[in-house]
Amino acid sequence: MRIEKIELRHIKMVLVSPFVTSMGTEYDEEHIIVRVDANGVTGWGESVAEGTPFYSYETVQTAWHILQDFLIPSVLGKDLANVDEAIAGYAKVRGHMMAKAGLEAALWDAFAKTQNISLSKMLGGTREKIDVGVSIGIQSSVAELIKKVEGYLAEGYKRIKIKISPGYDLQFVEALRKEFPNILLQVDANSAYTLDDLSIFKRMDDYNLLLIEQPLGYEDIFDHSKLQRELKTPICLDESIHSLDDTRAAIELDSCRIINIKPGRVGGFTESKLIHDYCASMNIPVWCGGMLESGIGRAGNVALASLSNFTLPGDISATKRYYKEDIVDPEFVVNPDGTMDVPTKPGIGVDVNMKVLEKVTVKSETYKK
Ligand code: OSB
Ligand code: MG
Repeated sequence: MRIEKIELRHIKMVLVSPFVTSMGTEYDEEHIIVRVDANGVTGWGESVAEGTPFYSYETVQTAWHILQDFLIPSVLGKDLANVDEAIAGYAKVRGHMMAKAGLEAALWDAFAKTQNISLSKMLGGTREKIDVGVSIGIQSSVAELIKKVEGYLAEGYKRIKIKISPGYDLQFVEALRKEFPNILLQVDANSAYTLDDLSIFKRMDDYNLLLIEQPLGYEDIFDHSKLQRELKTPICLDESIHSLDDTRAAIELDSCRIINIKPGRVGGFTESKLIHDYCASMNIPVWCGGMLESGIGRAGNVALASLSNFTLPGDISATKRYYKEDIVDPEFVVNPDGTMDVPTKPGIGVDVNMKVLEKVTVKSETYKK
């Protein structure tokens, strides 16, 4: 497949409601859409680096720089046999996983379309429907949170995740458990705590949580092993895992018993599959995390979550939970039974709505050889 042309678009999409986490409040989401034209097909990918370096050191600006100056030149004009060849071409670029994942996703889509198969099939997916959950930001009151949860449960979501932060934790968990004794419930701290907060997590152990996501440092693996040994509830790492090697360290040190795989955070679907396969061999369940993606990134997440060891519901929610309109057609919906259909058409399996894409594009650039 000859890579003829690549286009980057900096997009900005307004969220239907502000998303509050221990990292701050997001009102809109900025990402980069990568378009690859090759052999008469168009591949689409999304880099999930955000406008701010609060979740990750990467930002839209750093990802743009790495894509434009290093990753795109390594593939443009080349005749590639497969995605692995592209990855080998930019392997010497250290870090910048989100920049890499955006380009890699567009290449996967283009290769799948060339072979006329769905991305799910090309990745080795085994499911036609995936179980989905929802990630709820910190609410101003317990009553507000209960109302939100009720609404999402009524829509079918199989699992509720709430964001927590010091001072906004146990009272919310306790109230939710009282109101909904049997739901699958988990919390995400986005690294807001330290080992000094052990007593808080010891108390969380009483609420039958599915998991506690990334309680400690965003690059830590060692302290999490100390916390995990004090708890019954599984710890799940998100921010700390950037590769298969990080995953192996975390599992072998018993720093966590579940892994959140976000393709953007680990450099793409190829590394995600390696992590998935390793976790399967170690009996470690995985689930697909989210970065408030547009439909392009979401389509990739849905395809990835169709692999067999994604046994827990992912942070993959309906378009309308995030945005008033999506840049893909059809938009993503949740079935009443809390599942989402895995697209079966070639590649990401949804069409890009150019009209909406134009509307949300802040800046674009085309690279041609
Ligand atoms: O920690 O999982 C996270 C969104 C942005 C950055 C980090 C996280 C999140 C979410 C939202 O929790 C997940 C989603 O896309 O629904
Ligand atoms: Mg998280």
